[in-house]
Amino acid sequence: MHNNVDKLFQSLWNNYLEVTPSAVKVHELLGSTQKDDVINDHIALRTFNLEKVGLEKLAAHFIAVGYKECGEYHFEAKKLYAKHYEHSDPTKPKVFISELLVEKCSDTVQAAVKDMVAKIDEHAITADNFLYSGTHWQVSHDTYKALLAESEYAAWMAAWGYRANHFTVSINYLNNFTTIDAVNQNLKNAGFELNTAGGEVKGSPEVLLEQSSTLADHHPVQFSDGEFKIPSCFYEFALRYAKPDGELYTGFVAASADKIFESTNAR
Ligand code: OOG
Ligand code: NI
Repeated sequence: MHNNVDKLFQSLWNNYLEVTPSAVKVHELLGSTQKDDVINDHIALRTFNLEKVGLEKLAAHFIAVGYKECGEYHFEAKKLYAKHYEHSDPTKPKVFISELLVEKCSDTVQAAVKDMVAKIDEHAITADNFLYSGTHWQVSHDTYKALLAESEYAAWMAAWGYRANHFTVSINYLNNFTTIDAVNQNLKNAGFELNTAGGEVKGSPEVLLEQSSTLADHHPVQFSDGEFKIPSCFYEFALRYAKPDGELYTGFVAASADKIFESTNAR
């Protein structure tokens, strides 16, 4: 495991850029006065709730660099559970980790997931690079499509594995934009497609968090029966509001998160 928080995020970022080239353009558009120093509100990772790789196994990598567990979230329809983690330095990204509740899935999905997880070397899970190690297995495009029919999340994991699923620009720290609508308009003017599930803006000042996101880039994946271009990773935008005590809200909003997950759906 890493012992330096910045090195961990730099590695996650480099790995994310490999399959999300549009992220460079997002920084150019929004962060022009900050050079490459866009402050990220949070990142998100995905996994399966099997003992070997459950979300706590991913979280251990962040706990090791000073993160603390802060909140939990349930997504019944999508069969997901999540927790979020914060660092004592508020400019370090928060971390949102979700896991698929495998036992709630069909026998087909359960079997495919168990096959994938069985291929992971135990030592790989605590190695420095686990959170940006991608897949430890190779599925066929048919298996990918079968997973997709039941759980877009399971299919995404089968194709992309362990990596940051998105980074999130903190609108609070931007110099050129103060509203999420202005950010969204700028992105659309530049040709980005936004995730419109539940509306372009998820949340409101009343729930202390507004969020939007691009639709994932499309990137080639080498399946066992050929190469196919499928949705990879996306960029999110978050504007936080102050609680009655004057401090910015630092949690997530389950109803909004439920729609953000859909940013990796095919267009
Ligand atoms: C995570 C979706 C939830 C948020 O900010 O609410 C989320 C995912 O797509 O893996 O990131
Ligand atoms: Ni997010």
